[in-house]
Amino acid sequence: MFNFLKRNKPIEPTTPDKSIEPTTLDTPTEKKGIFKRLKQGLTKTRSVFASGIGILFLGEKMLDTDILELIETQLLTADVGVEATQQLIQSLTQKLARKELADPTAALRSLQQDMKDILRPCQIPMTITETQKPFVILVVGINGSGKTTTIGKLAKSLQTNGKTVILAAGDTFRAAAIEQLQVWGERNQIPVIAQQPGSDTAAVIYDALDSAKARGVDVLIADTAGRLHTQTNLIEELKKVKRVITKLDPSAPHETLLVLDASVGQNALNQAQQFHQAIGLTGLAITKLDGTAKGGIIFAIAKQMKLPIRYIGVGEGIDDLRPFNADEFVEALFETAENND
Ligand SMILES: Nc1nc2c(ncn2[C@@H]2O[C@H](COP(=O)(O)OP(=O)(O)OP(=O)(O)O)[C@@H](O)[C@H]2O)c(=O)[nH]1
Ligand SMILES: [Mg+2]
Repeated sequence: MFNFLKRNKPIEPTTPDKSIEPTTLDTPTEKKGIFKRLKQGLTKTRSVFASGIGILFLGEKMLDTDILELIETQLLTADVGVEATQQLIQSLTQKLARKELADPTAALRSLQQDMKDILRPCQIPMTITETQKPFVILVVGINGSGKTTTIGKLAKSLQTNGKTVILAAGDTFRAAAIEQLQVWGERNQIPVIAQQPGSDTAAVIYDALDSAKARGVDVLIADTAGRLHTQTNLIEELKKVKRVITKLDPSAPHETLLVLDASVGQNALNQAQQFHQAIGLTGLAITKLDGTAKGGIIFAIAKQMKLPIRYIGVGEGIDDLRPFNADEFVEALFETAENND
């Protein structure tokens, strides 16, 4: 029917047994545990915020120009970006001039509030609706940003919450990538639709959508090969994927999720801007926040992109992909070591 979909023989998907794992963590103790984990994950960035910035507010004396400059430098060092930093410093300066802040502690609280205000508009969780079935998530990003790992964590968490999931091995570029997804799918009883290495990515994802529709599956997550935002031919391939799947579902994909590695700092912002311009994104997942002191990049991304930040990755474990929460994130950044429990 679509002659551009050059088909290779599909590899039989693994058939899951229907066992569903226990539901997610929700008790207060577990929530506390999750927050502790978030803090631990953010240790390196936290050292910049809690120690580098928080410490500047500890004195009795009200903030002066010298301290404001130090705060500014620390924010820039943490990759908060020029625009977000300016906004934060300006707000502090104005409140100080208007004598609205009684002491350094109030000033720190005000800064934290302003930081939350930058992030809050981006705290829009991904909502999987019953009317869009399957809900199609197309995952894109540069090589090694954490796409496949994020897909694994996300699929598992959806499955845990009672959703049925199918994965499409759309990274047909590397044989190992297909295998990586298949092995993971088998281990977690999640079917993976794959074809031979070198097959057309759009064809694989098209077949996966066809299969997901036939099986009445809730969510289809499509992996893709890593590509730079500057690789025009590969970006064209993603556009083709988007075009092709609309033949089966005009509203798909329902989410085009860019996975960004936070440890590349400002470059993550460039990637987000260019991917968004080229293919239109609906959400971001920011990974590897645990390995970097550049976690402040999330403020630059929030300020400039205004795109929903769906998830943050703070480690390699299955529970280390967290739905993004602005207040929790800022609170974790400023928690001091003594408050670790
Ligand atoms: N520390 C840490 N490592 C992560 C995180 N997310 C992914 N990784 C690691 O990053 C590496 C690359 O992850 P992949 O998921 O294979 O990345 P990818 O984007 O699929 O890479 P390509 O398929 O080559 O484009 C792996 O070693 C992951 O374990 C995270 O949040 N924290
Ligand atoms: Mg991959």
